[in-house]
Amino acid sequence: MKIQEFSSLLEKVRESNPLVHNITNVVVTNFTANGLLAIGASPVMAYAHEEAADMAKIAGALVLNMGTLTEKEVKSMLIAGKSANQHGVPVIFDPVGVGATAYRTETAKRILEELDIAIIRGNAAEIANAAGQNSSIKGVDAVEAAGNTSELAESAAKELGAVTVITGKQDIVSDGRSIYAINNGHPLLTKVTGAGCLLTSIIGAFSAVEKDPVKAAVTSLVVYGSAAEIAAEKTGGKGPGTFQIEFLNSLYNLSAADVESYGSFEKMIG
Ligand code: ATP
Ligand code: TZP
Ligand code: MG
Ligand code: MG
Repeated sequence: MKIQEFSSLLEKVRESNPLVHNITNVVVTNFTANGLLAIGASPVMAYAHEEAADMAKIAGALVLNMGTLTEKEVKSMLIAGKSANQHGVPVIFDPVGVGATAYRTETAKRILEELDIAIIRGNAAEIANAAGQNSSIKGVDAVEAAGNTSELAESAAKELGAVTVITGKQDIVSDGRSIYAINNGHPLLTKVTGAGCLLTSIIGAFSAVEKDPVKAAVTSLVVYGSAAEIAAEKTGGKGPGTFQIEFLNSLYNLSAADVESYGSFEKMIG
């Protein structure tokens, strides 16, 4: 994987404007739609049981996010997910807060068992809980940096049969064989609600234009983290409100030269 491939995939998203079908949470819906528009994708949120299958089959990717679960929404996710699986549309899963309550843990398990998930993305505690390893979590936020995240990503990918993305100060991607580490990002991302959720949807946008899920995920993390670093420079100490706006501007304006000069990743194994 070369950094130049990331900028050409970004160009591909902007040229092809892929439809990304999101079934997401009520906290982040608007931010997710604006972030997907800024990167060059076409967002749609469609939850009704009557249309979830039809929307998923025409999308470039389906993103399922458990942030504010209800039984009705879980049913929408399963209907949309089965349709996506039948039509070869990649399904990306954000198990928000899994491990915080029994309901979240049971629902994540159900989604992982009933659907073929291409990529799962969460903080270290969420990925550990999704993979059946207990890890403490405070609501939807990771409480502390977990131990060895590259080992966790590798074992979770094997256990879940999905490319696994663990985010935090350093991001890790593994398919159970290879492991990549991505060093882009900025701590201000943790002060904007939905920064993780939007990232999962942007992984959806890249998955719509790149069949290799590892490459789609690594590209998303480099692009997203580089945009955050540029936005933080423009924020100039003002704080999360200004950063949130600058971050959308950065996703929109990010150039190939920016990706090539800010992008920082390494292949650890594989
Ligand atoms: P959490 O629920 O723990 O807040 P999340 O779902 O919001 O997690 P994050 O792990 O915060 O997701 O990841 C979202 C983005 O923020 C990723 O691009 C990640 O690299 C970046 N990020 C998170 N923490 C840091 C940090 N301390 N320094 C730099 N970038 C970070
Ligand atoms: N509560 C339920 S979902 C949600 C909150 C605060 C948003 C979580 O967003 P992220 O991207 O995990 O920070
Ligand atoms: Mg967060
Ligand atoms: Mg999250």
